[in-house]
Amino acid sequence: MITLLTFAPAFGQPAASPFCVKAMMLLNMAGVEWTPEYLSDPRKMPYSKLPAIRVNGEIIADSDNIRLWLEARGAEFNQGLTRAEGLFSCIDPYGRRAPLFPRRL
Ligand SMILES: N[C@@H](CCC(=O)N[C@@H](CS)C(=O)NCC(=O)O)C(=O)O
Repeated sequence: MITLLTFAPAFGQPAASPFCVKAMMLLNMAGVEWTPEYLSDPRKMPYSKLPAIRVNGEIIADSDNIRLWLEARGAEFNQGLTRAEGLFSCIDPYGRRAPLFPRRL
């Protein structure tokens, strides 16, 4: 089971942070089982930010790293895109496909 470390729902959204919502969208699109764990203080996280996932005790922090982790396990987020579109795609914080700006890793 994947645990998503995230800020709690707020403002009518599933998390106060758009990056946490993005991670939720990635997990849903990947079709994996996950459960949220709500944190209010991210200072113990690797980058002092949320989201992160915890899998078998390992922490993967940053929504882009979560995407890469899911892709390494078979998730395909570029379905329906041409190869060229896929090279320039990412999922924006609202779960939509968006032009790729330089990834922050
Ligand atoms: N590059 C990170 C950005 C994550 C980020 O900026 N998270 C903010 C909330 S939107 C955060 O945790 N800030 C620290 C804080 O609120 O104390 C990602 O894509 O996951």
